[in-house]
Amino acid sequence: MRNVRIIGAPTDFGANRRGVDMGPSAIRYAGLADELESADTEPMDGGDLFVPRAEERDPDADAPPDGRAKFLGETAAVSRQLGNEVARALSNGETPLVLGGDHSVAIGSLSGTAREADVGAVWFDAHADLNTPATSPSGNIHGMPLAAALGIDEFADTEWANAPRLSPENIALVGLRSVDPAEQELLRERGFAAYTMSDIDEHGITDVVEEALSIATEGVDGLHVSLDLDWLDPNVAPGVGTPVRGGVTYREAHSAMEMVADTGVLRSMELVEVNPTLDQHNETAELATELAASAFGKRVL
Ligand code: HAR
Ligand code: MN
Ligand code: MN
Ligand code: MN
Repeated sequence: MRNVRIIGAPTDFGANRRGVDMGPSAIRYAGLADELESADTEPMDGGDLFVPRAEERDPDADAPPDGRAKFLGETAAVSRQLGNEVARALSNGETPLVLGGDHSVAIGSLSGTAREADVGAVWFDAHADLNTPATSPSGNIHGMPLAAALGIDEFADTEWANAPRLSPENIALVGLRSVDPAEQELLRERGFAAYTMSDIDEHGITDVVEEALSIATEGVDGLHVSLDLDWLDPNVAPGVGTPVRGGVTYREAHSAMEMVADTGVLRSMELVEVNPTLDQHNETAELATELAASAFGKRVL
């Protein structure tokens, strides 16, 4: 039986709207442990990382030389902590399930999961999260984690952000519908596997996810799944900070997560961007727990 190590990362340093820091509580309250048990896994909850309150901090205290990245120092501290927790869980034979927090937590998860193994990743998200401090339109680090993990441009010598054994050839982004100009350029130049909502319209969710998973798992030891809840349509996932219309449906999302389980090589996962202050009766947090169960192998029959 798979032991799933739940790690709460209640950070909102990377987002411009407060409230995602309550994500871990909301996801637990929605019944995460029961859902994971129903997927025949053994959930082990290690609680939350220590994360200072944004109100006590100056967002520009550690401003980068070029561009803007708010709360850079705080994000570095959370990422280091989380990277160590994820690596520790893996070395104990557990599967880390990180609960965000905004998507900047992916920096820590990726650095921890790609330390002792070659790892591929699928990024289920409306956004590409490939900005750098110089290209970011907002200065919000939740729009930058993939660039940070890959050491792109200004992130080249940011040692805390680096995911040493994550290879760019094994990254696939799925569900894109809000991509900034500099991100478009990067996606084209570097040839990442990227699937837009139009690709899903044209080829269907199963073909797209099958291709994304085969790219991400080709020749690596394990798969990291980054699930930003804004991947789904805001009609089914209203509790997110940066909703974008035209996302995947409830069934498409489950189908994709079931395909993740079928790979048999899921190594680590994160659920991010759940914002309970914008949610309706905790439904986005509930959805996150259900989708995690599907990814960990829950089946009806
Ligand atoms: N691309 C925009 C920026 O960088 C918006 C990022 C939106 N946030 C996320 N990421 N939830 O997936 O500011
Ligand atoms: Mn994201
Ligand atoms: Mn997003
Ligand atoms: Mn096509």
